[in-house]
Amino acid sequence: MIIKGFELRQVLLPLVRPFRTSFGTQHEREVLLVRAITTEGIDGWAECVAMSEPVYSPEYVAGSRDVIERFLAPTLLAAGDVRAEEVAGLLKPFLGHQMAKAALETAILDAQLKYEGVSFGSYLGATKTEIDCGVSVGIAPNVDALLEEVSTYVKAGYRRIKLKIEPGWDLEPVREVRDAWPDMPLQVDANQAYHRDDAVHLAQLDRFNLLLIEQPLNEHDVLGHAMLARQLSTPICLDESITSYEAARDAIAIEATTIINIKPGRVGGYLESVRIHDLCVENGLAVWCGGMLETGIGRAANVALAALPGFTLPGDTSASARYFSRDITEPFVMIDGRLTVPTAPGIGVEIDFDFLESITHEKSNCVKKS
Ligand code: OSB
Ligand code: MG
Repeated sequence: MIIKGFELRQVLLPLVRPFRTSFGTQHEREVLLVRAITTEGIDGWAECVAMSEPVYSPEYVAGSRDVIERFLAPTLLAAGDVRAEEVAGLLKPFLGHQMAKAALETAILDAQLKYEGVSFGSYLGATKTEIDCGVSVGIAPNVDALLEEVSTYVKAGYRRIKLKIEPGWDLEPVREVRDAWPDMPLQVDANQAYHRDDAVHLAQLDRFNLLLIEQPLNEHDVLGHAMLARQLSTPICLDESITSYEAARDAIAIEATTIINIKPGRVGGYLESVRIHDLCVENGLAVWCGGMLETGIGRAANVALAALPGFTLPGDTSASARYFSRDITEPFVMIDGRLTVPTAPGIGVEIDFDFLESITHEKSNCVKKS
């Protein structure tokens, strides 16, 4: 597949409600979209999951765009004939920037699979036609507002609730939600907000029968998670720390994590995600598909990934309506707590170009230097 160029777009979509975590409050989702333009006349699309600011990971929208324009796109364009399977190897000399790399690999994969008439799900090894959905609930202004928000999700049919926590917003909200829904699969996500010496405090969560606690400590404190795991009965699940297959392998080896949240952007793409999935299955760990408040473009590929057999826990793969009043693809609609895996070639969803154009605030092209 010859890549003629990449079109980069920054779009801005308002969120249906503010999303507050320990790293800040999002009112809207600024997204970098990548379009791979090929000589075969087929375009591939992908979403870079970096956020506007480097607060969840070191990557951020303007930085991802810069590294793509300056280093990554020129390297792929110079390579001529590129298959998605070769992208990671070609980009390996450039360190980090997994989200930017993932977006390029995914855009090329989308074009390639569209050309070959194969869906993402079939290509990745999906065994399910629909996936169970969970929902990630932000830090609320107070417990009443939280219960109100959770109840709308429970009524909508979500099969698992995840509560964002931080020091000062943990035991009480978790207790209240657990009391209101004693049988609901429930988990928490701290986004690195605690320290090693919070173990005794965090152990108080053990009584709430949680599926897991996600990333309580700093991204780089993998050993701290292993130490914490010995002091809690609630399983520890790493998110931010798992930036590659190697990071997953080592965290599993030292028992810092017994469940992994796989986010393709964070690990450099869907191919690396499948490798981590396979590693977890070999080691008997459950995985689930995380989310980054994706539009339909990123969501489509995530839903396909979540249909692999090792994804035995509901993911943060929620319906489009949980995020946006209008999506840039046909919306993902949840039926009976599940989303249907797209089966059309590539990511398998259509882009609403008029709407996309109306929300694009920056657009540029990377073309081959002759
Ligand atoms: O830590 O999982 C996280 C959103 C943005 C950045 C990080 C995280 C999240 C979520 C929401 O929890 C997941 C989603 O619904 O897309
Ligand atoms: Mg998380």
